[in-house]
Amino acid sequence: MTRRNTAHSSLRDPLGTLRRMESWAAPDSIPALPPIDPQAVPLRLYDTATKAPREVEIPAGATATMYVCGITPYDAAHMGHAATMIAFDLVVRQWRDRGIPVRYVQNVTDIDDPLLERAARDGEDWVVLGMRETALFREDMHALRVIPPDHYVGAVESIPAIVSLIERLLESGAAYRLEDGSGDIYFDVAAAPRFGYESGYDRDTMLALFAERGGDPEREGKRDRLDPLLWRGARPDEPAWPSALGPGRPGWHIECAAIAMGFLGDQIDVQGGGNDLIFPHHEMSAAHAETLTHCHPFARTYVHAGMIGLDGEKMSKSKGNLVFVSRLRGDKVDPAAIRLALLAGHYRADREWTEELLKAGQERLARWREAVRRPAGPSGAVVLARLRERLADDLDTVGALAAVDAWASETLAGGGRDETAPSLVSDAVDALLGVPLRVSDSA
Ligand code: 5CA
Ligand code: ZN
Repeated sequence: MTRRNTAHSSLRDPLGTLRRMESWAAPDSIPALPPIDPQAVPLRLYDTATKAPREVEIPAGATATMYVCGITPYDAAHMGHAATMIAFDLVVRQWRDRGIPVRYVQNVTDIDDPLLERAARDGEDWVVLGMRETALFREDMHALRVIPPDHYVGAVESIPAIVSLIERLLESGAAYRLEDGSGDIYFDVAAAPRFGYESGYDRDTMLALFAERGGDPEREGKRDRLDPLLWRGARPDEPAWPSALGPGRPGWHIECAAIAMGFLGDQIDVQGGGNDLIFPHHEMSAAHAETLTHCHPFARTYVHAGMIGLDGEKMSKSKGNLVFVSRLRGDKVDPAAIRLALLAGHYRADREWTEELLKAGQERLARWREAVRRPAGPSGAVVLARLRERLADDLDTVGALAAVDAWASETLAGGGRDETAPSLVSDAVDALLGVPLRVSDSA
């Protein structure tokens, strides 16, 4: 199929002059590496929709486009958020290494039920809560050297864009109003001919996950129990915005469809997030977008990061079993060690956060830093080639870390005569893994 990745000019800045959410500060510098032969190491990422690794092909001169589902800011960022953001940061770094221009968009769900529930529980203003946690998230991302998205976009500022998509869905018959006077508008999943292709789940699994993850299968008056909310009519004691649809607030999936389409166009290269978003979130976002554009697939590659757990349970704000990035920073843990701890597992694997994992990350960081201070070591070019090859293979950080480990061990044992190796390895680890090694004695 032909490539469609140009945003409609009218949608390129769908938010017009509205106040814009700010992204975070970029890492101070990202070293340039010797040129790569992109044909020799094509980037492959596992695609959830086709259940296979897929070559992420960006034609010469085109811009790679990626949308990653960001936080709902009602609590601080935990190791799971960090792991997911770092995984997609590696994708950005893969494209940068190939000299491919990148247009990366991430959202902030700054209005949704969990935010209102937490604010009510704590007797706090939901706007202030969202602003504070978003600010903390930005600091965490900067500390972790995550390259910022080009557009960091809030749901609230996107309401006009969301409303206009819902109007179009209503006009086409793909959306409908409940007749109970609530003002609620739903999407008709039957209007999306390929509904289900992204997750590949059967109906029972869909119904179970829909109920678990913010859906309302039991709501009376819907055409299909799986139909998701597009617009929630105003309720007493809930924030609402005036709109052509009536006063209310946006549903979750249409938020991400509107922001992704608005900034990236009808079709994107990578749709990313944790694997808790495979269904319903990314299925519904794709269904909304494809119903509007008739362009399939909405994302050429659907990439999902594994869940980080603690004590055998998914780390989640609602369960309260959290290790916060900010707390570790407060304890003076080097963010580079956090990064290495998370990169020690494959991004797609559900895995546990443990004290030992962090300790191993700290030890590895110290070893690597010591090795790059040596005057020479085994060939740096070999390490760079191996890093590129491993990362291009669905971000195999386990293999990438092993390559640097082997180089560091040999270097520390006095092996190798390549005097350019310490700086080349240091640059490669910084540019490709986001781990700075040449620091004036770190904490
Ligand atoms: N705002 C929505 C996405 S539009 C949301 O899911 N927010 S979140 O705060 O719950 O999660 C933010 C990002 O971190 C999402 O990509 C989510 O899939 C991912 N995430 C959440 N919990 C974990 C976890 N335990 N491990 C790994 N990633 C996680
Ligand atoms: Zn999302």
